[in-house]
Amino acid sequence: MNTRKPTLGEFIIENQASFSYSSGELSRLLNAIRLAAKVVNHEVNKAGLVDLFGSSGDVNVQGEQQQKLDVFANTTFIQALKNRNIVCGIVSEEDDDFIKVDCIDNNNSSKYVVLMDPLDGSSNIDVNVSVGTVFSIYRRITPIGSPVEMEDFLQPGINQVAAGYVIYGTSTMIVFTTGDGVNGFTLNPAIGSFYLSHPDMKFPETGSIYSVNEGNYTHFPVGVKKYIKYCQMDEGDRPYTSRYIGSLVSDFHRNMIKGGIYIYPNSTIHQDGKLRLLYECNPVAFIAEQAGAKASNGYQRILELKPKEIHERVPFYCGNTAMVEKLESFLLDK
Ligand code: P6P
Repeated sequence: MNTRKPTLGEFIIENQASFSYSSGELSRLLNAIRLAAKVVNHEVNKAGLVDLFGSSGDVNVQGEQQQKLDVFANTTFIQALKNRNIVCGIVSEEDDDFIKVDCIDNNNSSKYVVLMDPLDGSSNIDVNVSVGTVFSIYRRITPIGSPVEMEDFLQPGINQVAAGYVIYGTSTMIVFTTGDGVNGFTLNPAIGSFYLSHPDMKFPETGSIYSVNEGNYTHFPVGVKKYIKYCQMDEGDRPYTSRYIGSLVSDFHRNMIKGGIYIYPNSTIHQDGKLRLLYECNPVAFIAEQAGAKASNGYQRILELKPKEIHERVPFYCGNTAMVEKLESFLLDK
C-alpha cells in the first residue's frame, strides 16, 4: 500500500474538481505560488550569507523601511504569477497601486486576481525569526478580457476562492484553503517538494495562548485592556500563556495548532489597527473560519467587511471562537 504523503502538486490534481469554478487555472495559480515560495525560501535561508539582510534603503507604501528580502519576495511572486497567464491583476503590500497584468497577446482572459503580502514580518529577518508570505485569491468581477479595475480587488473576504500563507520557519510550509478545509504542506528541501504534513487542520476546541504586543497596552481600547487582564487572572483555566513573535503568520500558525487568539487592536497609535484587511486579515480569517475558528474587527466578521481602499487597515482579533467572543464581550461592555 502506498503510504507516501501526497505532494502539493498531486494534492492539487487530486482535488482539482473541488476547486469552485476552476477549469485548471486555479491549479496553475497555486502551482505558481508553490514555485515562488521555493525560490523565496532559498533566499530567506541564506540571507545573511549574500547580504540580503538589512534594508534596501527604500520605503514602501506603508511608510515602512523596505527590507531587501521584501523586494526580492515581491518581485519573485509577481514574476511567477505574470509568467503563466493566470491572473489579470495583483495587489501587493509593496506596491502603491494595483498591478495590471497584460498577457503577451494582450488578450488577458485570466479570471483571477491575487492580493498578497510577499514577506510579512520582514522586520524579523535580521534576527532570524520566522517570516511569511500571505496570499488571497478572488475571481474578477469586471468582464473577462477587459482591463482589471479597482473593484476587482475591493471585494469582501467572503468572495475569496482561495487563501493561504507560506511560513519560512524551522521548516517551510504552505498552508491554504480553497473553501473545503485547511491543509498544510511541508517542504522537503532535499527534494524540493512540499508534502501533505498537516491534513485537515483545525483549531483545538479550547485555547490558552494570547498573542498581543503588550508594549502598546496603555494605548489599547478599554475592552482590550480588560480582556488582557482577564487572560492574566489566576482563575479557572487561566492565567493563559502570552506568546508574541511579531510575525502574524508565525503567531497565527502556532495558535491554530496549539489553540489561542491573535490580537492587533486599534489604538491611539494605530487609529484603525495595523494589519491590512485585503492581504493579511482576509486570507488569515478565511483560513481561521475553515479551521473552525473566528476572525473579527471586534464587532463584525472580518470576511463581511466591504473594503474601501486596497491598503486599508482594520483591528484584528482571530483565533478560538470562545476566546474571540470573550474579547468581543469586553469591547461591548461600556
Ligand atoms: P508590532 C509585521 O510587520 C506585522 O504586520 C505582523 O506580521 C505582526 O504581527 C505585526 O505587524 C507586529 O507589529 O507593532 O507588534 O511590531
